[in-house]
Amino acid sequence: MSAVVPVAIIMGSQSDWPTMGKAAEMLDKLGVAYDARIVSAHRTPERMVDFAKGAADEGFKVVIAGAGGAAHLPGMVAALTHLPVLGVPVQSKALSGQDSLLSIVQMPAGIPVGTLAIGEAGAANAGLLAAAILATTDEGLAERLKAFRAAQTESVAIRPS
Ligand code: RP5
Repeated sequence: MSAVVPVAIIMGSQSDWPTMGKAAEMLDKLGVAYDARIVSAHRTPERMVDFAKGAADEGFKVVIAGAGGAAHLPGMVAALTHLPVLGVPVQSKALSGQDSLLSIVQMPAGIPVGTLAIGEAGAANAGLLAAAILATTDEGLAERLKAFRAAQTESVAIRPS
């Protein structure tokens, strides 16, 4: 039997990986398994449809989808699966990710995409949010998440040095 991989991290391009890797790093820290794949709404549309339609059967519980520019990927995937989809607007060259943000966040009612901040902060928070969703049914993960938060609090100095 293969190990359970609860999180899929998908992205529109290899060029998104430096950003989306921050989601992966966060999941690594929290001991959450993931599978990272390149799935482009524009360049590999059939791969996208196959992924989204099969994601629940593959055993994924949460999908993190990052894309930049005219960023259709998170919304299209959300339209094809009932799994929660967390959208990460990748910072684009032309418009600094404002295009990515608006095209991911402005979903019409009926198909939600939980949209995070532009860029690396959004990707890291997508990892944390995916972990928080999974932690609702995983006590061990909830404890690791609480420990991460406590360590983060502890690391903040009272005064600047
Ligand atoms: C989008 O186009 C990708 O998500 C990426 O952010 C952007 C640019 O892709 P590349 O031209 O770098 O492959 O589909």
